[in-house]
Amino acid sequence: MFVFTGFEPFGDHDYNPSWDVAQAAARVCGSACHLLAVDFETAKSAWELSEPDDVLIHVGVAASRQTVDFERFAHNATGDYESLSEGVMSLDANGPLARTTDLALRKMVDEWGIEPAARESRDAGVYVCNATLFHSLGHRRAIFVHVPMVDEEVARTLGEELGRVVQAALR
Ligand code: PCA
Repeated sequence: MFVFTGFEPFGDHDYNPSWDVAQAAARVCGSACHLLAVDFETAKSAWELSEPDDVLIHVGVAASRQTVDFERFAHNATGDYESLSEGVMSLDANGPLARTTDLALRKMVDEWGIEPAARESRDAGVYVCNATLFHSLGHRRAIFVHVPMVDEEVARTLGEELGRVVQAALR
């Protein structure tokens, strides 16, 4: 089964479309959906919301992007936006440099049929979204999808497309 997650609003954003996207996708798939707080502790344990056989599908917003980005890698790196200039630290000192999603990302990107377009991304950033994927991949099959800062109506449309694409590619 699929387990979807979306995030609460954070920082300067009083709306986070990822939660509407995740809920709409979960509805299409008949799957569970959970709302995550945007902090590094939550990122560590989000995988516990799923069973060993589940595929976790995390959704987050990337306000600077215009495309729907299926993330290939999670880096073992972190830092908050303010301290980035002072360098980044690792999420897990004993962990690998990065973890990769071995699920059919390319299939999902090819299957995606609406605007904004989808692409495969190789940079999930160094914030909570990247950390969530990094930790989840240590325990579960997981993917992370970054969506642009769209409104509620578009978020629901993206979510329905995500649900359809996930079912088509991971069935
Ligand atoms: N986006 C942030 C964290 C939560 C979210 O929706 C990120 O890209 O790390």
